[in-house]
Amino acid sequence: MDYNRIDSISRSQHPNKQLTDVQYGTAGFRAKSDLLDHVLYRMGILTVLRSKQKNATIGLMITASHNEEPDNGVKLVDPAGEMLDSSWELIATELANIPDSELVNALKKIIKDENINEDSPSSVIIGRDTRESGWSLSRAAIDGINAADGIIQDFGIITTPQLHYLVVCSNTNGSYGEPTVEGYLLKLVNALLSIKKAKNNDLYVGEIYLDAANGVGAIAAKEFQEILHDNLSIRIFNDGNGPLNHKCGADYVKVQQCPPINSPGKSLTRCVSIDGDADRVIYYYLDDSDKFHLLDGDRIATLIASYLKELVEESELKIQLGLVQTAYANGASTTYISEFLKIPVVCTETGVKHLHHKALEFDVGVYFEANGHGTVVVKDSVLKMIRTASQNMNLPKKCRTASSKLTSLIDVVNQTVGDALSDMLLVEAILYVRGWDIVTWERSYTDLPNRQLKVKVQDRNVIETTDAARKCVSPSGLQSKIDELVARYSKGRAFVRASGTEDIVRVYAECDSSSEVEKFAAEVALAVHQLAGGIGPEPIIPQ
Ligand code: 16G
Ligand code: MG
Repeated sequence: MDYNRIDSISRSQHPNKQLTDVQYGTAGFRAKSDLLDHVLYRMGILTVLRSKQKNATIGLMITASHNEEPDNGVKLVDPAGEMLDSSWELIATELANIPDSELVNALKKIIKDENINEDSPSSVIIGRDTRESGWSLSRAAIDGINAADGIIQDFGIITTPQLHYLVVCSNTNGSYGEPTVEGYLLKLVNALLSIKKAKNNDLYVGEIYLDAANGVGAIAAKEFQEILHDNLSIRIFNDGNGPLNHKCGADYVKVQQCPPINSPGKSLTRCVSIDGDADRVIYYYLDDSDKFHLLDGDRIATLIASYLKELVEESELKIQLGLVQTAYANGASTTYISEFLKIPVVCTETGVKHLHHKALEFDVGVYFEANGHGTVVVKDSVLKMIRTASQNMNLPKKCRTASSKLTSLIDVVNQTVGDALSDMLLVEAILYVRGWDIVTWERSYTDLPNRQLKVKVQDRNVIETTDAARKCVSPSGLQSKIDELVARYSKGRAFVRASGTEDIVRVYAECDSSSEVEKFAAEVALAVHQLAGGIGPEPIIPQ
């Protein structure tokens, strides 16, 4: 590599003004966009090194997901579509923060420590969401990749899940799908159409209203609509004409528990909200008395898992199905999964990488965060077994048909990462085959009332947790105080954790009384404020 070139471009075009340190968090770097130029240049170089090390294509996505427009961020995607390995998160953080004068030595050290052969080829796929700052940040990343002599494929404005899909396709010689945006759209739509032969079926009506958070999902949804024709009518609102993620999008709707701006007023209409980079999805509707009903990630997970279970049983194949959630999963959903569906369910820490890895331990693993981030992953050997069974004429027709339905269903899934639009098509497929409307879907169980709050503290790292964030081990005394509060509420459950994306502590509380849950959450937040160094006159901020 030409270190002089790397150094001179760094100093002249992408200097580290050292305004503030940044950290590779749960989903990459996220900060005000004007702090990120040097970070993108350096991440461009780092993706080239990672690509050389892995001898595979690496992805670089520029997005700040559900944050508002002035923020931006970057995350790197490893060869199998997973989030960057955690050991490299530390390398990325260090590289992003060092002064310009140390950049070359830091790169040489990474090459040595990580046993990277500088002469290996490298290839990087980059994409960005619709944020205005995305264009210049992508230029900075491209400068970095070019300076390190990497090969770039720039897909411009795409969703985060599309980028993951493209990385996986490139690394699997097209066996997962064609490595183009069109290949992505056609793969999902063709699979959906093989399941869904008509627009309506019993209570199911093939029309949805989509809140696209004024983000990149609006573009992808329009592309889907063009090839879906009238098999599914997607009525898109918040389609890019308003401010990104402002009073709209999956995160807003989930946390505020209310419809987004511009939502259709019609009752019993099936509505969908996705986030700014289209990797989260939730459903909602208003009933006859205009009461808001949320069907979140837990609800989507249970719908998918219950239908998969039905097909697995009909196919008579030996397949181990499992479901992965986080502590944010509503207690009622966990009870429903373990006691009614009788599917093994495990809890992991928050963040896609944790859920994804755990789900890979099952033959077919469904993972979802309550916030709508999730997908289904299937072991290659299991997928092969299902495909073979679907064509095995020695098997009873019922088993063959079930295997063939499983194959189509799995093809609707973007297995590489949670994908709002793929998940939405999957939900639509299942509602269609079941002949359900949204009210029938919601009937499976009743959510426990819940509330999330955030608390500002001097140093959020004083909060340490264990047991997938369900128990707080530091500061001392906080967990026993939480236990004491929990004991006062019927079906009470609460936990606290330091956010990985904001400088705050998050509080979650649920119990079986909607009139008491606010008070319960406020008491837990107050305990955090008192025992974990709360700051500010107003200890508790609604999430
Ligand atoms: C990131 C995570 C998301 C998680 C959220 C938690 C990815 C791709 N995204 O958005 O899964 O739910 O962070 O945020 O991993 P928090 O740590 O601020 O609560
Ligand atoms: Mg997102």
